[in-house]
Amino acid sequence: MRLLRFCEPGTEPHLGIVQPDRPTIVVELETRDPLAALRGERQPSGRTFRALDPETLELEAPLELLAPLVPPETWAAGVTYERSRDARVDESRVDARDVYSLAYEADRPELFLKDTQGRRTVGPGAAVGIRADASWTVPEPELALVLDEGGRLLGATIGNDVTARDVEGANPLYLPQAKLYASACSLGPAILIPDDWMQSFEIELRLRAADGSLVFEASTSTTRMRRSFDELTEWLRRDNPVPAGTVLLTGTGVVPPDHITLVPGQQVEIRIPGIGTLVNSVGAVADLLQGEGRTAHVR
Ligand code: DO4
Ligand code: MG
Repeated sequence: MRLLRFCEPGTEPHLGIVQPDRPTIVVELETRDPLAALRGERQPSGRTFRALDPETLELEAPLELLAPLVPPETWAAGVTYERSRDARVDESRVDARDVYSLAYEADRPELFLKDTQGRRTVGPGAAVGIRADASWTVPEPELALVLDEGGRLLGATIGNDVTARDVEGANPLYLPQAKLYASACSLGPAILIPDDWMQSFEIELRLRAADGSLVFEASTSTTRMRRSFDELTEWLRRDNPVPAGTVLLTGTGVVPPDHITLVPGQQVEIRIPGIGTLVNSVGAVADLLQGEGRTAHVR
């Protein structure tokens, strides 16, 4: 079962669920609290809607799909895949290459705060951003876990941990600037409430040019992660209580080749079968902040 959030422009968000056997029928819920719905409060309101596509869950106008929740905190794990470790070592322009290999091998994972209150996070259909002082920006397609206050897994969604690789490559201490800026994170299109947390997740990335042609595609699987979900959530919560609804991005196993950088007008598609496809356009942060009301926030 998948949980999604939507609105008619200018109205308060509503919630809906989609069942696997009717993937285009959105059953609206009475509750408007994603945490309540994830915990089992899923009384139908009596209204249903049709999704135009079972993967993107795009809804008929004027309904607008939103990020499936506004996480009080969004954390991210890094170098959880060998591919990510190799890419960070290569991108380093200073003599600090070992930090990535050490973090990959160590018991303690790399964990960093990516956002709070969804201030830098956008939902499906909105643009993810390129910062003006970066020359090498990439999408990072990641499985995103939704946690309760006890660290229990409530659901899984798709996250894009957009990263300015040249900023981080210049010095690992610049990581917060490479990772946290307006529209540097995207979540959606829905939260899967899995029957079985032992399952693995396939993660596919497609980057398209403005004319729709394919620029890059690749895929990975959570079976290639060096760490388990429990291990990551246990480390996150060590002497660090996190509020219910916190999201943890679990790291990227897909890194585009070095000549690829995001440019305005491109489209990023991240598909995780069972969850759906998260589609975002790409824009310069300066333009996104000037657009009518399109500041970086969970729409
Ligand atoms: O150390 C850099 C962050 C790595 C990251 O975000 C990832 O592996 O997904
Ligand atoms: Mg990442």
